[in-house]
Amino acid sequence: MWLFILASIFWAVSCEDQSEKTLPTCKHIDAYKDLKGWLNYEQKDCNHTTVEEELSRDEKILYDFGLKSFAFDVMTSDRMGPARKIGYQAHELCKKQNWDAKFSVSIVIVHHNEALSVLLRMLIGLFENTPAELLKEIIVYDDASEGEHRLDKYLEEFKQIKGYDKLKIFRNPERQGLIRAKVLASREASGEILVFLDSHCEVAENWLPPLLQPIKENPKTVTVPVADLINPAHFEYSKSMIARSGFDWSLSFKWDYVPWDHFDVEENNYKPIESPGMPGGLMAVRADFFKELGEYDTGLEIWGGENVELSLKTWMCGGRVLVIPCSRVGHVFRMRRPYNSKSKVAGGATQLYNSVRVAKVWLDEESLNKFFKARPRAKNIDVGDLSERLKIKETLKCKDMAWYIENVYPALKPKVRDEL
Ligand SMILES: *[C@@H]1O[C@H](CO)[C@@H](O)[C@H](O)[C@H]1NC(C)=O
Ligand SMILES: [Mn+2]
Repeated sequence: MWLFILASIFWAVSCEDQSEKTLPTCKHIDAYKDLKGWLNYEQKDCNHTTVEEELSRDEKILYDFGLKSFAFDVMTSDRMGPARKIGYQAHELCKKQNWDAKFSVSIVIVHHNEALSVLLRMLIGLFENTPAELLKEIIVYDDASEGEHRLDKYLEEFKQIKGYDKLKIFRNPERQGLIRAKVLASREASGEILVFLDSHCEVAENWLPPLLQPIKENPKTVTVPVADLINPAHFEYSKSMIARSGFDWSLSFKWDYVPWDHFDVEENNYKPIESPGMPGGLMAVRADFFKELGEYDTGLEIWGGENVELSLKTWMCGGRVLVIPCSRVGHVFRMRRPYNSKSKVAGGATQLYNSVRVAKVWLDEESLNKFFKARPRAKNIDVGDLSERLKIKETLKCKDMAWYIENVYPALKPKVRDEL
């Protein structure tokens, strides 16, 4: 009896203890200064979220440097340590599907001024969550990172320490911009499948096989995982709503959320969803199909428009773009794009410049007029020679924009009111 009472008191006290105790802030190891120490750091029973008031002077400098350079909190990322378990994030029914596609896969990651701890945790997560028999290599391609953002030395040391033979490190000393750098990086790859990922992602369990399955069924398929949210301030992982990708007549990207009731039908929770577009940061494609389509247009500058280009030509030239609910990849949605475009075209408006190139190749006259109406500045922009790009369309006997609108993206059709 006494024992019981004693035990109850103990239990009550320890319970109260749990609910009131706030976890201590995790130790901060600066990966740039002590790479080995950071890699051996096991975060346990501590809170990785930065409390700004508690930062020492040096830590505050690093914190501000992070916000300014990366548009996320690098202190929190450092504190999170090298290996966090994202776990299984897809619907339970995804576990029952047959994922038997076998390909050799090259993962291609282009980075420019990326935070070290973010990129290393991503790589460790990839090696842990990608079946070794599918993984040919991970290509990490530095698009001319500057000054203290150069990571080649750290990456080489990281590769040695971890024994990651499949990690291939490249650096281009001249800034190419994300789009050309992706093309150059993909040309270094030797796998049958290219998987492009932004340099600030963390993959969930079983992220890869569901991306490969539809490509096995139809080689002219581009697959896109669901981009889950990694918060730029506290780095918590949360699931995002499943969305198709599209664009408007200014050729600006937009999400088209899939209504909840779509998932009331059981099989829709694991079935791929056709999408008119793609976000561009995360996707998988056969290397030979990507080459056949003319890769990305290397005349595109720095950032923007390449996702629209690839979406249009994939659909028009006999392929399809699918969103894969069973594949989950966390992506840090940064507070802003942290770098300047440094491009001379169109006064630095590279997204506009790129859109004109894409529009003049892939849109028909009627659609082109709508584009120019949406972006009047576009009319006077000289985008140079397009003959190589136009040739792709001809050689592959691609369908036209009217077909695409009718069959793939009817939401672009004029509403009756527009016609009046
Ligand atoms: C971690 O700390 C942050 C900031 O003080 C707080 O908002 C959050 O609730 C804490 N989380 C846990 C699990 O203690
Ligand atoms: Mn990104």
